[in-house]
Amino acid sequence: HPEYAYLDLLRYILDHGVKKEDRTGTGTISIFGYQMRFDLSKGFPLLTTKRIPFKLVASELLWFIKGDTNIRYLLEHNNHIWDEWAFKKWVESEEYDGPDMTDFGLRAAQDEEFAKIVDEQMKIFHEKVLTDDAFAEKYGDLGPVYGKQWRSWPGVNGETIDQLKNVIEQIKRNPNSRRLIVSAWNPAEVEDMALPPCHTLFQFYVAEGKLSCQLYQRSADVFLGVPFNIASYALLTHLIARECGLEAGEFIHSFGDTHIYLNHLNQVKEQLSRKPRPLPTLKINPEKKSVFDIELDDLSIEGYDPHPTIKAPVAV
Ligand code: UFP
Repeated sequence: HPEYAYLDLLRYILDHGVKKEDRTGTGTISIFGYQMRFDLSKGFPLLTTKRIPFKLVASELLWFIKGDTNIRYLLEHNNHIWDEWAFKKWVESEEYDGPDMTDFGLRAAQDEEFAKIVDEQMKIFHEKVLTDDAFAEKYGDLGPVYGKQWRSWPGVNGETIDQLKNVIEQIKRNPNSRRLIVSAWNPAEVEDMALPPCHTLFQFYVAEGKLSCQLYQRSADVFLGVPFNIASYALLTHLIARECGLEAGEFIHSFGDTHIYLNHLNQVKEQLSRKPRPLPTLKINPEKKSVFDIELDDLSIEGYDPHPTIKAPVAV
């Protein structure tokens, strides 16, 4: 079953990971360098040993593809995966005058009362981003993150480079190219990003009528982040393959610092006790050919019958 590529990684880190402190203060067990492969013809790699919300994966990817960097679009689609990063900017700003939010992620994970206070402030934050344009522009924007680098990387002469459009054009015109690369890691702008890109760079490869994609992920929260990242790049590969008249080949996931947070260990053990179920299949509205025309309602997943969700705190 293709899902063992992921489950084996969890087990490998439990067996071989070393204790490592990290930026968030949570603590991890970590390994450096690892690779997983998913044959996309064997089903869509949405994990079945816990439920992964496909619509959140899809709306985040469409947000990247639009070149958007403001969480307003995500909030409009009930997607909250980037909330903490924007929220952090607001509560650390001069304008914020609510209860003290220092280390809110860590403290909320340990203290239920405080978690409620964070929730209240988060609701206020959502409302402001959704209804107040000036506020949204200032605090909803995450800086020059993925969407900006993929679609409008700032060039040296003031022009912008549309890496995603260019790479799709090259796949069509010059499929044997070994330069089919999109980079989100822009050293000149990393400082201004709410979170420096975790999925740093990806490359496409065309052979025997199939499009494969390899991602280099510099830092990976294997329990919470990676299941999303796998599904997101599998979806991107399918979308681009379709536009280019190719079949989807493999998704290859390469990693740098590959870690399990110490407050995810029980959840990982629970997940490893479960048996994978058949993978679902991806459905794309056949009327939409271009990656850039796809909307959320054009995407769905069929035959998905996962084990239940496993909750775990996000390290911010
Ligand atoms: N992380 C992921 N995947 C993502 C994402 C974040 O695994 O798509 F946005 C995790 C990796 C790490 C943390 O645990 O978020 C980022 O922290 P740092 O910048 O210190 O690596």
